[in-house]
Amino acid sequence: MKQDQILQQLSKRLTPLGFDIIEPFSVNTYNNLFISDSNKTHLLLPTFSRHDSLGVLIGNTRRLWKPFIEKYASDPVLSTSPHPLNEYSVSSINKALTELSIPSEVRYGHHMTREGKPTVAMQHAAHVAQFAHYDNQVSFLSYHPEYGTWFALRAVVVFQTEHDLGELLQTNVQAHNMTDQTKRELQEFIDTATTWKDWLRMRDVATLGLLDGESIQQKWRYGPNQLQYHYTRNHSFLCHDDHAD
Ligand code: B12
Repeated sequence: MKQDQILQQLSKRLTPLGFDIIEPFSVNTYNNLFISDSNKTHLLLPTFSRHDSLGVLIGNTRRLWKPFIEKYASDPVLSTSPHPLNEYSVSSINKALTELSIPSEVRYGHHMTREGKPTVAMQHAAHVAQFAHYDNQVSFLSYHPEYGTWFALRAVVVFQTEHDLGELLQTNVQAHNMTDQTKRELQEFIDTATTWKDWLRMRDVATLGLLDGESIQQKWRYGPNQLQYHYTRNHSFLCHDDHAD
């Protein structure tokens, strides 16, 4: 199956479940970020003894919430899980991959090694995919031109197949223009944040500092229940948001 067909098939299965971010990237370009650092080997993606392979980044915006909550309410496995959203991501993505039946390996953003280290650097993958600029200097958040910081990165899949990215191998995703004032505010949050409300305020400040910040906030900021569940993991927020997409 060709890259376009793979992306189409994944999208057909995952977008209705709320995973509306499906982006291809070069596994070789990603691995090159970590290959010469012996402290980062846990982040390397499988190569299947190939020079390069097709990687696919899977994530979501606020559109995840409605289908997730519907499934949560009707599925006893999810509703008794300690981490229902992670469980939903794993079961949805694994099912889609089984149906595709192309040799692949998946890494989830929330899975850790036995030593408690992440098994994939999702923000670096998003940067290499030219999907979102990773600011690894000040805010440690990723920025998408349309969604701002309001998206989550769930998994990457490495397919045992060539990618078809042509010249798009270099990571030239546009850096956003952050004013010095926003940088100072964000740095202050990084230095002093203690509660989840501080982290949330920081994400608001980061998004509002973008060129179309106000309209991005209005359109893409998570609804109240989605927000509070993300930041507190408290199951009492696992219910519909009014007017959510
Ligand atoms: C570990 C982790 C954290 C740690 C970071 C501390 C640390 N130094 O490891 C903690 C628990 C503090 C954290 C907090 C949050 N995280 Co977090 N986190 C991750 C995770 C699992 C791995 C990050 C990583 O290690 N990358 C690999 C390394 C090699 O990348 P790196 O850039 O070189 O790592 C550097 C930074 O971590 C930096 N760093 C150093 N000190 C600090 C201190 C702080 C406070 C932060 C944030 C970073 C930071 O130093 C590292 C080494 O150079 C990713 C998911 C994933 N698998 O990628 C999510 C992820 C990065 N987190 C995410 C989010 C949303 C958050 C929060 C906003 C709250 C939340 N969980 O919802 C907060 C606040 C972060 C912020 N910038 O405002 C999102 C980012 C989405 C986006 N649009 O950018 C991700 C991708 C998860 C997801 N499901 O989407 N996180």
